[in-house]
Amino acid sequence: MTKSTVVPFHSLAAVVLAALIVGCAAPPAAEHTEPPNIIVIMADDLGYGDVSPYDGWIETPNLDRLAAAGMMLTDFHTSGAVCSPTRAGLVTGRYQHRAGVPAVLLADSASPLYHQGIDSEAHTISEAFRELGYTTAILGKWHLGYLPQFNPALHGFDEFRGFVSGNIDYQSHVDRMGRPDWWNGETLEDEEGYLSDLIGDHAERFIAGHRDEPFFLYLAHHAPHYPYQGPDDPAERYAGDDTFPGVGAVTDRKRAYREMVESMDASIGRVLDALEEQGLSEDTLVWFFSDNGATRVGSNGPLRGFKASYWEGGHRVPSLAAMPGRIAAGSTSTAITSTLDVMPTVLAMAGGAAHPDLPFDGTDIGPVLFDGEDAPPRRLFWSSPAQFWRGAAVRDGRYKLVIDRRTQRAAAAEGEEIIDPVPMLFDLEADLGETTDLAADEPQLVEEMMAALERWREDVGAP
Ligand SMILES: [Ca+2]
Repeated sequence: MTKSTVVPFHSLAAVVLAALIVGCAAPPAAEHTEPPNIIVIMADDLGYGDVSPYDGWIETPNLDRLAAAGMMLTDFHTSGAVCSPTRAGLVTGRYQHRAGVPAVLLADSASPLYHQGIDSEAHTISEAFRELGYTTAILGKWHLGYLPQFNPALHGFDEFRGFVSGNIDYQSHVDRMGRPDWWNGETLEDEEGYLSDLIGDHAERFIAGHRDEPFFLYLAHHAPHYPYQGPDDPAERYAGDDTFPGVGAVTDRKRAYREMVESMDASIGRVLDALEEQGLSEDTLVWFFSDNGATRVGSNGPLRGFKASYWEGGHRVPSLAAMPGRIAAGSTSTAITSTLDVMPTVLAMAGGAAHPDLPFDGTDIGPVLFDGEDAPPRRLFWSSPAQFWRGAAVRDGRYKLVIDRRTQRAAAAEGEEIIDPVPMLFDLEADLGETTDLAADEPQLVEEMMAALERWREDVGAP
């Protein structure tokens, strides 16, 4: 669904009128006369099998609390399979290819991908909320451009406490090139603290400081992305030094990973507590999800593949949304949903819509969250430049088409001559683990999905 006009937030008179109408028609508990606060919480590289609401291997009592208070989405997908692309799609509601970020941005200035970043013409979620009178903040990871012009303070965020690169030391906040990377707006300004705790500190302060005005808060956690460092592990990276191991020196990575997820969960608990203390729980949507699937250190549960692939393990992620009184407590939805839907949905809640020249690729899934309806039928697409994993995928109802160039390269190495991409087809309702290729049985469906992929590639400029 796309809307073609920008709808400014209600005038005060309209809010008062709406309050009177709601006050007459509905019981007091249903009154929501204030514009809702929005808190989007994104984990980094967290997998479908990592956290307890999804029967994962790590106990996450605060995510359990979120699931009990709201809705668990079981078929929720990231628009990319790595960090930057998903983030570009999230903050624009459009496929990331349209925002100039089809691939992961790299910290090494020798790479062209160091110099790229979010398109200056993009209409970001923070800009949209600011136009509606909201206060906006990002706490944590940006990863949509290293150069000064890409700083989130210049893309709609009133407040930015966090880092611009793909990964930093959880203790020293130094990036993988040995540069300090902790910012207060456009100024480098380091603070003491373990990363997840720092994000929690700032979130508590922000919520308390803005309790009387509508806010949009984007909490972009780093956990459990490497370097693998738990709260009690020492700093490994120091400014000016780039000789440290990229993924970290800790040998028991599983232990560190678990502690990282636990620290993020505790930090999220502080956010939920702060909302309760400020009396804002019922006025605030809290929406949690990951930016792509887990690496081999984590778990994608029953799903095939890992981060950076277009198997389900690369892009189907945990997603929990809670808003007491609006989203049914303890509910589950199997609707096919996407990170691209976040901006259309939360903006519609605030009375906003897409920029007229930049229609959303995502959909307002308010009917899924608030009314338990199914999502409208549509196709989801994945494709990225040859960076880690060559290939593409299309989701259409129960079926998924996957093109895996790596499988083809392996076949080529065995002497098979393969030129064109070979599509595989899976029935996710019967085969969530993508084990049985049905392409030979369903040539018509494969042809239709390949044609749709081709049209989409041309539309968004994907490789
Ligand atoms: Ca990531």
